[in-house]
Amino acid sequence: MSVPVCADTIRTRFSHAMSAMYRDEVPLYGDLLSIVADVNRRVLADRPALAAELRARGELDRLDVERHGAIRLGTAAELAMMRRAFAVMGMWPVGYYDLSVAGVPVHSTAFRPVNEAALAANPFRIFTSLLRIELIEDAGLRAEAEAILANRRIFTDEAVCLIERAEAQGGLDEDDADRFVAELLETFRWHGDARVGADAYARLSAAHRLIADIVSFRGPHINHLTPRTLDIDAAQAEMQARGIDAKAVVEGPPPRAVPILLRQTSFKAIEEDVVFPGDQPGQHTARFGEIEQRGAALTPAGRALYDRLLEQARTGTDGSYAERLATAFADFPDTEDALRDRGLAYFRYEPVGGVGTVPAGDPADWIAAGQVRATPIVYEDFLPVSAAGIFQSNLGDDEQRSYAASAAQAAFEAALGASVRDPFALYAELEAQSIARIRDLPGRAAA
Ligand code: OOG
Ligand code: NI
Repeated sequence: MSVPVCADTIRTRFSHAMSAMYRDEVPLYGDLLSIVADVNRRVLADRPALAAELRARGELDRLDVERHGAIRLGTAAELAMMRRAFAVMGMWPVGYYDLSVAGVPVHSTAFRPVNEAALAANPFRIFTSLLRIELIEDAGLRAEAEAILANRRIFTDEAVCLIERAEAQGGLDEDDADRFVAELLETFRWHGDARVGADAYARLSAAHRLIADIVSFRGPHINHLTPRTLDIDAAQAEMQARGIDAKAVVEGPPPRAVPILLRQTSFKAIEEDVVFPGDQPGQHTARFGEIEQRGAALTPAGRALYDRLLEQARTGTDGSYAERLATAFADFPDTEDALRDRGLAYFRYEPVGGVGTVPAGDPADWIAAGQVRATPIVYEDFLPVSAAGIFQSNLGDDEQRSYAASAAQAAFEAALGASVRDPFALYAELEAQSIARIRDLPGRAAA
């Protein structure tokens, strides 16, 4: 092999290619990109302190390219090959999400970069779901879905060959990297010609619309691609002003001085023409647009508090949901100092004014002495309640199923052929590395 291309570079090429393809396929996604770019420009112009802060954290550069997408797979073999494909681009499975609790017959992980340099280069993530075929109650229909999926090939031969080559050689050279991106893109492309007859589609749809979406087509078409905004309330208002059919509520925490985790909203799925065998025309709705605002990654204690307050707002009955959310979250500290002192969020520690002598003691002492500053670490993952809300808003209001809650992480990992990484451990490691870098400063030995 001539010089291998860095995995971060392949990921960036792939995310650009996906974005261009999705813009062609779903033009409303292009409108979202322009709304988000306008809002971000305005926020940065109005809040120079925030702009400086983001620049210092190296977050400004990644903002314009930052996207996440989502796909839904049908079989264990598809998931295992997808893991190998993402590995070529430096994307690893992080976290386990059980969506059955929310009446959606899938479980999921997020493929994303994990180390600091890779995240800074391009944090592209794909939320990847696997159908839980055992949740199809009707045995006849379940067998039919299994048979349909059994002979589907979602990867081109060339893509599989390049994945194997990357594994064998430990990377791909320029030409192969470009061919890999082009070949893998085929897996994510929309195919309007269904593999099943209109009657089978109707039966699958009646079991769950998501099942029809996963089983009926040639591949796991990308179903949305999400840019990151610095002000989701402004972006949501702009979506409504432009007459885009946006979801009623923003998922996640309420607006705050220090953003935490993830806030998301979406526009409803579009109706697309499909063709069933025998040239029979039909319609399918699955693909949509979404925007998100990201904030601080929370520690297990912070996450437990978040989950409790969100539950309080969701189950309460007084006032509107937005009012209940605001009331409940009054109990969630909203300054960086309080979040750090109470151990609710993860922070990155950096010496102030370049490399110098840092006092002895622990990080709290360093900050008190004004020689180190701490900034929140960005949340790179997803939220199950929010994901469920996004899934549901795109299934239509009549689609409310219930499945016995049954997390099945071991079965998911067996299908994946690997275990998923623990998101909390990854954030804790980023924080610990930043502390270790300060402890290792040359001046410290004398301190
Ligand atoms: C995935 C929905 C989850 C998010 O941002 O929470 C998701 C799907 O609809 O396939 O993308
Ligand atoms: Ni999403």
